[in-house]
Amino acid sequence: DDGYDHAAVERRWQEAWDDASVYRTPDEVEDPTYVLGMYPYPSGQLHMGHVRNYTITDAYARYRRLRGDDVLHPMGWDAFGLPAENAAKERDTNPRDWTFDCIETMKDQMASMGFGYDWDREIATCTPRYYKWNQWLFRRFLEEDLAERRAADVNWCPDCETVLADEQVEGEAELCWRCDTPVETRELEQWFLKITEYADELIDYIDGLEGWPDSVRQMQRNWIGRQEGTRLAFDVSGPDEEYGGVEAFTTRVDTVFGATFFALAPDHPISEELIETDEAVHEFVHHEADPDGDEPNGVETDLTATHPVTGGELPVFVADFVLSDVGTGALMGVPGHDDRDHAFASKMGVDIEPVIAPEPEDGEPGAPDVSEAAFVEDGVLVNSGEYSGLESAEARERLTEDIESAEHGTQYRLRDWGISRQRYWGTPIPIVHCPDCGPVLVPEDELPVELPEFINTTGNPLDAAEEWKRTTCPECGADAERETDTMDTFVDSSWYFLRYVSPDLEEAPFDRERANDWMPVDQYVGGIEHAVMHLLYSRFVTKTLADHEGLQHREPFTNLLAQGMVQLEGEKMSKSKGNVVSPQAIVEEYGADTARLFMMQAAQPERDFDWSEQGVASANAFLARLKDVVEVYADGEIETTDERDPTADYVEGEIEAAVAVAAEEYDELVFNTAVREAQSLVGTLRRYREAGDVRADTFERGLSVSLRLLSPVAPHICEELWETLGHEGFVVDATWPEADADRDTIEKRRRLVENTREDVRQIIDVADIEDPERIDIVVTPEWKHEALGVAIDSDAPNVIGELMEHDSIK
Ligand code: ANZ
Ligand code: ZN
Repeated sequence: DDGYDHAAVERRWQEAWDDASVYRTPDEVEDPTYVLGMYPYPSGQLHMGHVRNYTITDAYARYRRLRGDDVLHPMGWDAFGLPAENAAKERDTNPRDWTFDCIETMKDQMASMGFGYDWDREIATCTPRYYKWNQWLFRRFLEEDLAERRAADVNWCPDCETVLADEQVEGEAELCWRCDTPVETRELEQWFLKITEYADELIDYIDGLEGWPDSVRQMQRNWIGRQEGTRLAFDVSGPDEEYGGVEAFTTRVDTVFGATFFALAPDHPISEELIETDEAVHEFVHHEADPDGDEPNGVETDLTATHPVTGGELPVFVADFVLSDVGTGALMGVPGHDDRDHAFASKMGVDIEPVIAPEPEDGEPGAPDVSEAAFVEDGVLVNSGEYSGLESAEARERLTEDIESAEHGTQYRLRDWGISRQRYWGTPIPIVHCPDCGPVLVPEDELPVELPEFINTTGNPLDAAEEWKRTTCPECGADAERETDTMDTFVDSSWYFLRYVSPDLEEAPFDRERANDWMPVDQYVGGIEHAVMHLLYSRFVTKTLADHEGLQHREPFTNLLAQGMVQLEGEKMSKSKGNVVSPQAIVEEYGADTARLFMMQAAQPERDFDWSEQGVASANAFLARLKDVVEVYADGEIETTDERDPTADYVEGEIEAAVAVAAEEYDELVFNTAVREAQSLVGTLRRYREAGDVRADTFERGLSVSLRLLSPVAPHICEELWETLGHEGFVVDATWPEADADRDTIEKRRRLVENTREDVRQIIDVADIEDPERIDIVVTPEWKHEALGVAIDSDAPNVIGELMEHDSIK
């Protein structure tokens, strides 16, 4: 049974909040707190993941408001992207209409959840007034030499007909993140943003992101993948040609005496020359190389490489396990100490020499047997001339110094960010291709370059937009064509948090002063699937804006919460599994407050949890009880007194404890514990009422505290009951009650109460309170109120009677 008319209550307060504009962001900010949920893709339906995400941010924003902060809590739409284009093609409409229909529906759904956004700051990235600033940003990147155009192999999804970023290619099988089609390689002229120039800062600053989950920090470190090592050159020559010193990168220069071959990537410049002249290399590169295969493959060339220390001659291979975009695209092969090199050398019949020995317990180090497997650890050098006997770490330093061509080198896994997409529904890249001047930037005063009307064709609709494409060169006036690629939508989301601070500004993407007021985002909340791309790009763009646009902050998000999944019977809810619970249905049946309360009490926000009908029903029943306890009191239906007695003291202790504990838990976004505290306070108040007369001040404070503690999570019903209690103004505008004790004191007191409870329970059970002597043992003057409270809780009137008679209480 659904204890109250939630629909009426919720509608009433949503309208009242709206009419009073309670969620408008203050203009003057003293204690700014910026609370942000990752903006959704407007797919048309709010799902449970969204509801959880936005309930977390909403509850936290409301809590910060109660604490007196000036809160910025905006919402917007990540509105460009492929699904809209596909949907438009299927339904013979256009992506714009489809997107705005979806936005309208989802906005209504958000309103029905009672999320308190400042809708005056709404943004949709697909509007020219937003994407104009993506284009502006692109201009700035190019002006600062942080963007460039180059031919590059791209990941191409044949099904989506689009280029994918590395991060959008998933798993060993290299499947498209959207449609699971195996990804192919193509070479295209692409625009890149030079995120690699910030690689060091991006990795170094991770240490300072203490408000981020360790897992996300580690994922970012791994993604950037910094490796310290040595660059050194091997002289390479062939029967008819000298190539001079060819650089290799190694993290293990201590193994250099064990180098028995040299290997080049299939698209290393030397390999590309050999393809023309060497039949075998041609055959290998074009038909055999399989960089994704399990085994390393290669072909021997007629070149030799000179060992930089021993002067020995090494065979040179072209090999597919050498990657062109790692290090220098060439490596020294040390099969004795590297697994891949070992596999390759075994297959190709190349020598395998041990040059590192395990640290000996005592005596001389003995060379390990590397015939079957490489010894990959650090150790002591052997068979290494004057370096024999040195430890690996020291040998690396000495050799980097001594070898003439060697120098310290750093290499990264991170690549520049390719942003070109052959798609319609995105930000047009503001470039004109002139036959004489080449690619020319569209001048700032001609921005935005707006998208033309959608044309339903296969391939990129912008290629088919003949009239739109035709333009003149901004530099020389010649006939020219617009760039038809649009930007990766991760560009849109790499700075949207800045647009919210001044969404209507016409002169710039963001107001510098306002941004410096509000930024960084104090609490960011979203899905773990954004742990790498979105967060890394946002960090990068923030740093560039700090360097070139006067932003005072170099990191965008101080605290990050990656929320867990809402599951059903242990499985992720998904359409394909048919186990989706619709938030709308829950709101209709039980109300938004119930849905919110259930979600927040079910688990800590980072954890996955199972959706449970029972849990929902019990959250609903709790709200009905809350309503009852407030209304019965407000209607004057319970006997009150002004007298202070031990029970009132006990209840007051519980009120203060609830405030202090809930505050600490809300501070840390541990909503389940905060809510539990408030719920148990409501339970105490109900039992207090049932045990006899209540002290009016105590009871009223208890109710008003409970409502404030619960209002971040169940705002509508708390607003209604706040009014019932006779308060002026909204509970969302109320002030958080001050606790009279800190958490330590409270914990101590609670432990005492817990012990007393146990003891009193035993008295009740065992002695059945016939023997007042036993009470002497447990009820010291210090504990008397607790004991009494417990007796009340336990509904043991004879114990209460005995206690009231007891010396220590009288
Ligand atoms: C010699 C060596 C000896 C290496 C040894 C390792 C162990 P990891 O292995 O992840 O630490 N490397 C260099 N350039 C490469 C390229 N373009 N493609 C593929 N591999 C390349 O990465 C560092 C090692 O990767 C480098 O150190 C190099 O092999 C290899 F006992 O050099 B090493
Ligand atoms: Zn021109």
